[in-house]
Amino acid sequence: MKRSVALATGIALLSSVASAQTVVVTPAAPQGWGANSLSGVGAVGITTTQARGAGGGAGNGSLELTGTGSGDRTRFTIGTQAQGGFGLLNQLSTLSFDWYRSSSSTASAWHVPVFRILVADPGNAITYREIIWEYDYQFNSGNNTAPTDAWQNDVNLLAGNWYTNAALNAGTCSSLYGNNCLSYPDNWGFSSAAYVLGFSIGTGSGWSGSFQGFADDVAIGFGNGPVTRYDFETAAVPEPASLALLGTGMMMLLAMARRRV
Ligand SMILES: [Ca+2]
Repeated sequence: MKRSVALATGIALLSSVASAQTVVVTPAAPQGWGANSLSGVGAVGITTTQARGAGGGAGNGSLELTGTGSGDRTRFTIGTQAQGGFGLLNQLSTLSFDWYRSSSSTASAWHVPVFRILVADPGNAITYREIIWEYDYQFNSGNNTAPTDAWQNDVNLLAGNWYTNAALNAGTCSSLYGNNCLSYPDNWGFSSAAYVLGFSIGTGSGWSGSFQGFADDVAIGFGNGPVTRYDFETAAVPEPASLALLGTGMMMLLAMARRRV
């Protein structure tokens, strides 16, 4: 192999490792995620209790969310207002996660991990708003039960109804929540300038009883760009395929270096 080809191939192999679209989030390397415990009656963290990997494969962790009383507002969040945001809200094209409710929970049967999109809308002079996905909001009844003790995989959050923490315009869908009901893909009533500040996973507000739930494998994509999957793990373990690519790329570059001496 010619030197230039070997060099290019080695660099390409290395960069293919670096551009892997699954981001492993660990307590030691949280990749921008962090806990926000707003009420003090809940807890959130990466544990091995319901360990799994991205796509439901082998892994060593997931995000565990627990609460013991009403008013739980414990969250795990990526992105802040100061960081400037992820992208335009109307470009959000992929949003899914995996969730799990433990049957040990005594909170109402429809309570499962809650997903929020944190939004700013310069076109409406709105500096901060939350678009909130709760399992119950996907239906038009307050008595839905949710599955327990089983992972719900790749749940598409861009289908069904959402709730906003303050009414924008006339509601665009029908739910228990009147004008606070929003639906995709009409940009949820925001202007075309609205952008995503961040995302959070948490427990809802106003719950009573105990709750134990889990979340993992958050997939986020804008437009036709790459989808990033966040895998919550207690520790990073390089995949064998990545290790092999990394080793091959490094060996090719080392071989080039030796030839130049
Ligand atoms: Ca995981």
